[in-house]
Amino acid sequence: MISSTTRRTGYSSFLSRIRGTAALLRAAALAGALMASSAFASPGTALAPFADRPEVAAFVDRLVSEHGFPAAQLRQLFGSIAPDARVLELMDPPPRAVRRSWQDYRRRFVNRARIDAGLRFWFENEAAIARASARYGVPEEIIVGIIGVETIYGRHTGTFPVAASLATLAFGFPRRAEFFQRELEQFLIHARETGIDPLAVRGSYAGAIGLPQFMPSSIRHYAVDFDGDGRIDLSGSVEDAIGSVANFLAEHGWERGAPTHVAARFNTGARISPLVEAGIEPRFDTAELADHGVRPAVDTPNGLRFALIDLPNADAAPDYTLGPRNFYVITRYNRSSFYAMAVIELGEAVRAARLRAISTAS
Ligand SMILES: [Ca+2]
Repeated sequence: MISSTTRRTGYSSFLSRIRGTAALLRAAALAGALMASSAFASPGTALAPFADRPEVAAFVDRLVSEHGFPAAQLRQLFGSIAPDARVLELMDPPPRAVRRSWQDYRRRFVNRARIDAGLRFWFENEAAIARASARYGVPEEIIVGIIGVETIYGRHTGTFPVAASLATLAFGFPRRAEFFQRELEQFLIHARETGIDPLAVRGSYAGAIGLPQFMPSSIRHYAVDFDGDGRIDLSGSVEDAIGSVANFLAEHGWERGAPTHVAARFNTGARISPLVEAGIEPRFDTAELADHGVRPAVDTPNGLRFALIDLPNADAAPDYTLGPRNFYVITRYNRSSFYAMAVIELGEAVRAARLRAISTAS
């Protein structure tokens, strides 16, 4: 790269070239130090055009050799999208002083507006919901709960161009670069398989797509064509979304007919901490719970194991629930006990509203 200002002649030109070279060397040394310290992204390079970046070129080469993409097509794609600073800001929000509260979280997701939207959604799609529940063994209200918590039944599926968001994170968010490079790769393969234009797909700032907000790798592994039109479309087909949510949970080990949660009862002096600290995988049978002074509030199937789930409420006392395998399976969708509990409670509330509506109508 030669700019017109470097094409001078004589001594002054020589000096300026020496100074320029020294400055370039210093900049290169600094860049080298930055690259060594944080893989590749300084704040500046995180937003540099994709087409100029060696890590993007390496990614393109890999997709060409491993998946047979035409190199020119990928270069054109990276030439037509730009890194998005908003995506990086949203991934790293400033820490909040507010302590986590399940009751606050619950109010955001289990409220009148969302229950009413869920009621409409269930009536409009009752055949598909019933068919998915029968085929995959997942209760109807859990399918309804998940799509409600994720997008309020398709109302908020995200407006970020997915290709640009995933590329921004794949090449500008070192902490999870590997994860997002894999998601970008899966996204491009999915677009090719289904014949969609990757530049036309919109989703969340993190690249989650459609009514159920699947990441691209989840689409390729767990999404199903549930309306039978021959392709998977989680944005345009409500039926595909419903079937895919149920299949995702089934593939992650959903136990047909088993409970999602059971209320816990505590004896005086119950030893709660060791149970909570054991984590959200269901490890304890009722005898082991009893040894700690904890028991299910209702009779449960023999052999069922539980985790004791704590749901903190800032300065107020926490809520607790016993989480069997199916509670854990919901956290594979989003690794948060708050999330799983909100899905369960929203689903239950919509189901109750539906039963009331049906009994009033008849
Ligand atoms: Ca379909």
